[in-house]
Amino acid sequence: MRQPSLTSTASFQALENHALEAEDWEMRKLFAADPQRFERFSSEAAGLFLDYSKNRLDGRTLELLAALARERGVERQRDAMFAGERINNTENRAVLHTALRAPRGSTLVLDGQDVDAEVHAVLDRIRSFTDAVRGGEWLGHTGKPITDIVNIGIGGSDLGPKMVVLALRHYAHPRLALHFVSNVDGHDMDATLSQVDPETTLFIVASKTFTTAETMMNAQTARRWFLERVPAESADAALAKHFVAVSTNVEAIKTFGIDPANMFPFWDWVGGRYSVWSAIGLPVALAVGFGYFSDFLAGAHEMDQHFRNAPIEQNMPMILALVGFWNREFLDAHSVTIAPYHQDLNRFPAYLQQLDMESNGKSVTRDGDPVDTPTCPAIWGEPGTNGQHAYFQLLHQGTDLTPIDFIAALRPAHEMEQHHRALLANCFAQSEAFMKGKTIDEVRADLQAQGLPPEEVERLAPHKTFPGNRPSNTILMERLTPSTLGALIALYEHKTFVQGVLWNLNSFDQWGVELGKVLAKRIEAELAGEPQPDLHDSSTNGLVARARDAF
Ligand code: G6Q
Repeated sequence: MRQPSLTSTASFQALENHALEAEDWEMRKLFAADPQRFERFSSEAAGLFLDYSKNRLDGRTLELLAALARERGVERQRDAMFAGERINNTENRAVLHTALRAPRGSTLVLDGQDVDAEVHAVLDRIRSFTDAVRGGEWLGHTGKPITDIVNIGIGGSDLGPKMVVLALRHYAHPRLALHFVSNVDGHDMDATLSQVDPETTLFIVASKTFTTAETMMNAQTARRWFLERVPAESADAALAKHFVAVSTNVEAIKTFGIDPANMFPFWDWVGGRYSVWSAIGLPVALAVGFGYFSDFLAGAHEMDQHFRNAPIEQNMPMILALVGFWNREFLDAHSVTIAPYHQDLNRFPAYLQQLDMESNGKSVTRDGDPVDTPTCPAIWGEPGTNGQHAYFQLLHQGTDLTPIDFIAALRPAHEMEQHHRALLANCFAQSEAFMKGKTIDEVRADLQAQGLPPEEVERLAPHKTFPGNRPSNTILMERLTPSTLGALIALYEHKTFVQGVLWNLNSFDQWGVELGKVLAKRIEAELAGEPQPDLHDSSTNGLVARARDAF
């Protein structure tokens, strides 16, 4: 059924009216007026705590947002996703990353395929393979245990495992070093190959399609590098000990020369950016072991259960989505900053960039109509406290309003208590500063108290004033563990899904990445062979001509 445009719905119009009233709201006053604000606007699920009280909203705002979610059919769409309906309507696919983390015994059947049995059969293989590598029973071709693992993949076949391996480094096997090569830029492969030994390195070629240009080129290069270093007569046996694949495309991996026995499959109903829970998570399972990998899946599953069962008003992913939607649509927030106050979540903003922007960075609806409101904001960020010494200036005093998600663990994985106290103090202080700001009168009073002459007070006061009233969420967990990390990622996956439903987007395709790929192939041929100036504009021709001199 065709969805009505967003702005034509009664609940969106009610929100527009409400937004006019809310225009002048100041969070300082909202907090002063309601001593229970923190309790009222916070939520807890799957080991995560969300404080969303530092947003410019009240109980009525949430009621109206929840009404919009109902009118847009969020609950119905959520249930359709979990049930395996083909909600990815431009690729005619089900969207079942949630089935990858469901415990054994669920009963989903998709086109005659017993999803649970297939998922757990692959998990069993992952368990025995990772146990063998970690336990030192899986040996390289000269009989030595594996010390280095190189994951070759890009986009969804890289960002998830790379982010998670880093985040869970405290759980990692001490003998195994994980490397990730994604970029077609040879500097990436070069930097990794220069660190590893062909006798003790395991390569994982991770590609859902096994056709992605960057990954295929990197995989071929790694294979050549490896074969140049083993005796020709034992090449096949050596390859079988050092190359495994993760893919849905068994024919292509055979053609590449990987034994299907060394292939870990997944399925077309797992989108690339939602695939870390599948065999694409193999580097994670190798690093932390199958037990912790299972905890990671279980944490995500706990969030899935909460998302499926909690009413909208108490549903953490729904709340996060609705608050973000409010900020985007009615406070004109063009971007959102992700600020993990945890160094091990260094790659989390990059991971969310793909999750959110590739899912909802769209301007036509599922029905092919142009959207009538802004959609996905830009997502960016760096760990705190580093960001504070760089771009937080703009967040505090710039002309754009940029909501922030602060993420922190209450307990560290180290024993440097002093560091952790400083870290959390900074995290909480920043959210307080964004909310409260500092009025010009407060600034004047400070400067006067410092004994500055009146003209100096007036000269400096505007520069030292903070407008405040800038929204933020804070997500806390007891510790960053496999389970809380799983829940955190699932939280954002579902947030992204809900926003996609509100905007009526297909969050599971990514046609926008195609055009550049096609043009790159053409230009690559011109760099190697004859230029074709008729195909391009003068800028592209000029750039191609300059680069041709380099080959
Ligand atoms: C993710 C995208 C994209 C994809 C990469 C790698 O949702 O589809 O980032 O993951 O292009 O694709 P392959 O795994 O097929 O190599």
